[in-house]
Amino acid sequence: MAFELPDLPYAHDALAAGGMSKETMEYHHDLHHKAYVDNGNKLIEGTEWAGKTLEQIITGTYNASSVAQNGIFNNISQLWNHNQFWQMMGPSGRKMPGELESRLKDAFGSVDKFKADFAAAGAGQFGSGWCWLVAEKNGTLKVTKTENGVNPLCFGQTALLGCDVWEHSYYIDFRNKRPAYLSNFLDNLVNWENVASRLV
Ligand code: MN3
Repeated sequence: MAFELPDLPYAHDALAAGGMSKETMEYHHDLHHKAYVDNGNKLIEGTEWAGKTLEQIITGTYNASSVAQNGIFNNISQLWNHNQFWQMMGPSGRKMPGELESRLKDAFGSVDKFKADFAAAGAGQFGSGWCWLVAEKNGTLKVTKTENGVNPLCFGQTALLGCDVWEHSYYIDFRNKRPAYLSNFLDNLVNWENVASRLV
């Protein structure tokens, strides 16, 4: 069974008031995300990875030594990353559930400190990649950054929140201002209920 491009969990213009335009969604979901789906399907066809889950393919091809396996990893991990990314956002005005708020305070001292660390990780990722709030297996919360399509699954972590810092994610709305995109993401776009539902 080939992988499919999931529909957005909201309309293409649902995040516009929060600072992510319909045009960005049309490029990012309909073209970029679709390309990862199409290329990923093409690359796994006839290989040992056909019929495996996204998670199995990602952990099985991370840091592989062959160019072919690296191509599979890049596309399949980006497919998974974007599946998560759309769910992690929602129309403005989402309140942070109390359980998540207290976990963030325990781990970072305050919600503002968490946001500052997360934004600094995204701004400090040189070139394309992602910044993340992850939970380690023992439940410890951490902020990380990864290059290109690498994601928390590669390190046995649970992805609670991820922000795409590839230029295609922000150039239409924020041009070269990645820090402004990140602070807007945290203040106006994150679906904190979705983040809380991922807590382990
Ligand atoms: Mn992207």
